[in-house]
Amino acid sequence: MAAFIAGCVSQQPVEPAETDRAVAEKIVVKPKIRLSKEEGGDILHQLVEDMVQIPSGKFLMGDSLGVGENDEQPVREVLVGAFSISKFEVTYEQYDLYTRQTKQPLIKARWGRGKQPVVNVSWHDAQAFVAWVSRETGINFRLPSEAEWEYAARAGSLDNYSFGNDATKLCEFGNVADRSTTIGWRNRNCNDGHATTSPVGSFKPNDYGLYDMHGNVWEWLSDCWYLSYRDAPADSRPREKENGCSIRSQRGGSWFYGNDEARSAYRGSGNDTSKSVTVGFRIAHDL
Ligand SMILES: [Ca+2]
Ligand SMILES: [Ca+2]
Repeated sequence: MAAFIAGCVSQQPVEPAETDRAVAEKIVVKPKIRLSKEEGGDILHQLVEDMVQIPSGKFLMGDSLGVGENDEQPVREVLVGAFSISKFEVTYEQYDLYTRQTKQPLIKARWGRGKQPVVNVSWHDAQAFVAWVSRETGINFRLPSEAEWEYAARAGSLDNYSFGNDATKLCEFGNVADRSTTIGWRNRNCNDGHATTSPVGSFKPNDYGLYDMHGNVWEWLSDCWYLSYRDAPADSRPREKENGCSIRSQRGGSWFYGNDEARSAYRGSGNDTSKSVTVGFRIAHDL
């Protein structure tokens, strides 16, 4: 697949893998965590441990197959710099630590806390969380950009999903509206066993080792929402607007949406103050 051109995070030479996914030397990122284990420091250590390093490279962003929406066009080549992204969506366990430490009330959880992905968080809430995690770890966390997210979700694939185009396999890789729900637009091809959110990491990861990039909860991204990729930059920086914006990008679909919204190229958006039981986020940092 010529669309993915291997790059590297370090100065070491890199052998392109057979899938053309880049293989990079792991960079050691050491956190400075001041919270004790009892205070929840172990949760922060695990959060840092669960960051996955994504090597730099080029990819075709958008719907190369011509099966998607107008906002997934025009397809263009994007150069992505190396970055780290969390293996899992942010969980209630992590978000509850933040709210306790910052003396805020716990947010609602309809389907349990712990390893369930946090929902009912606005884009501003997600930004406040990354700012807090950055202070508590000494690592400059942020939300992923839309280009970074799609590059990470594809993990070398130009297909609808990281594993191909067969929607009957989607239930192995992600939690969408499926046969286990009564939602009208459900994926009738298979049963993923979860009618609402599922604990993070319940399904198979993609080839980068990332979980729930297809489905479970939508993920807030840093970019302002644009209706198309016309005039979009050829690098992976988040797209902003001169006068700011109130609509931000979301990706990945969710337990409430079908297999189409779970495609790697599918784009969603939301008002930055809106909260939903279908929307959470994951975090990233530069390398
Ligand atoms: Ca489901
Ligand atoms: Ca997700």
